[in-house]
Amino acid sequence: MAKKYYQPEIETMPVDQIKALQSERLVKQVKHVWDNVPYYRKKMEEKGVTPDDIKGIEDLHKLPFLTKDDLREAYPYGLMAKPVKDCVRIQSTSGTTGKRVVAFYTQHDIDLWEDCCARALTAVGATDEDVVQVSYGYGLFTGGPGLNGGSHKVGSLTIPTSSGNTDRQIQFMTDLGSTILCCTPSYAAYLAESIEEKGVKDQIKLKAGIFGAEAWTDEMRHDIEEKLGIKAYDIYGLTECSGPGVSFECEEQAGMHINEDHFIAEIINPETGEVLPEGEKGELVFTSITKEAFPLLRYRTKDLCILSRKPCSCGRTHIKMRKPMGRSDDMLIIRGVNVFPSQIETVLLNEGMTPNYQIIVDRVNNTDTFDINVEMSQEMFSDSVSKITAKEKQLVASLKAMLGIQAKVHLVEPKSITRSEGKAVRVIDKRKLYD
Ligand code: DLL
Repeated sequence: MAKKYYQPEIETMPVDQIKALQSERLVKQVKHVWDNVPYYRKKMEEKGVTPDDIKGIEDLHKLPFLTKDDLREAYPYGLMAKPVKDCVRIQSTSGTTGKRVVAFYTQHDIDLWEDCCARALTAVGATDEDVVQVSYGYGLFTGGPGLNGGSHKVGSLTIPTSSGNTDRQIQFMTDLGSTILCCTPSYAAYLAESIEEKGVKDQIKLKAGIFGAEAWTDEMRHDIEEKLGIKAYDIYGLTECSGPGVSFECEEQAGMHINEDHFIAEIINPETGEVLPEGEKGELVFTSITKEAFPLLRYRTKDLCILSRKPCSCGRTHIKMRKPMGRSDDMLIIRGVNVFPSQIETVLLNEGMTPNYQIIVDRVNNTDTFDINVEMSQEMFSDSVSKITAKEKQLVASLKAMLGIQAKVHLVEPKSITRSEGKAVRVIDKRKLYD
């Protein structure tokens, strides 16, 4: 019989027991950080808090927040809570500006991280009979190593293709009969397109995909599901909290269960820092309660999100987070209007366009310009000029209805927007160059 890596004693634990477990682990973690991380101890002292003040999760709000600025200031070793001799690995962010974030792991940290990824794979149906193709980047990025370790724990045959080399990806997929694909949603869309072009869809045995590391809409999910003939699931995580597997979707495909035995989630008002009740939208904050080498207390992710503890039909009791609805820092303000790239993606896909688009914002004569390049399908490309112009007009109108401002839409040739093998570059904001 197929073996699963389901941990029902933890994943379906009654909510009061989860909270009791979190309280117990939080108290221990705060002491560990106080004793071993002078940087955070100083922050606690400045706020007048000591470990004695933290008796359970009800006291969490007393602790100071940590931000990316703290990580930069404490770079490289300032937030490490274990000596180098106890650590076995680092991973790092894909960020291109400022100092990179470097996260440290003991062997135990890696073990727990891989557990989280194994749970995520199990939730999309993986067993030891599956063939899991990991097309996330390997190396400093957490995507490849995390899902690779999770797949080993499940006992699946793991194909560590890493990202890129699309022809080789498809060859492995068809020759070895991959059943589960792990990569960014934009790379999944690109692979789907290439598979269609090669005419090898009937040789693909994929049944599910586990796609995350960047924002994607439900419209994009349906597009990928249809093109690849699979179920597409979301997975979330960040380097600062181990990597992928902080939360993952189950068969309901409606929100991601947070691994609450390892992470406590809060939603706060990004302006005031006030903790918001369940169901309200705000910035997601995580406290890692089991990490030894790089434990972050009340880390502000900048991801905007909503939490919900509504019972889930899969039986898991861990709280769910909605798909992040953008980042508090990624939101574009164009001519004074807040614009999220996900809103644009929703409109484009609802209008039957490809998921290949790029948003270009600039400032000319003190006015913001707002252009969206969208690739046409091969079919549309052979349409008459007047038909294409009409489609552009229609897109402008639909975008205006959604966003409240006018964008210039340019339908561009198929394949003219550079494809991404990792996280897609959706926005080019040239205004930043002048600030
Ligand atoms: O992206 C870890 C990861 C790898 C997650 C593979 C899922 C799959 P970072 O490079 O540190 O880590 O980027 C973390 O990416 O704060 C979010 O803004 C964004 N992000 C991650 N997953 C999702 C998702 C990895 N499913 C940052 N939906 C996070 C939307 C996501 N945004």
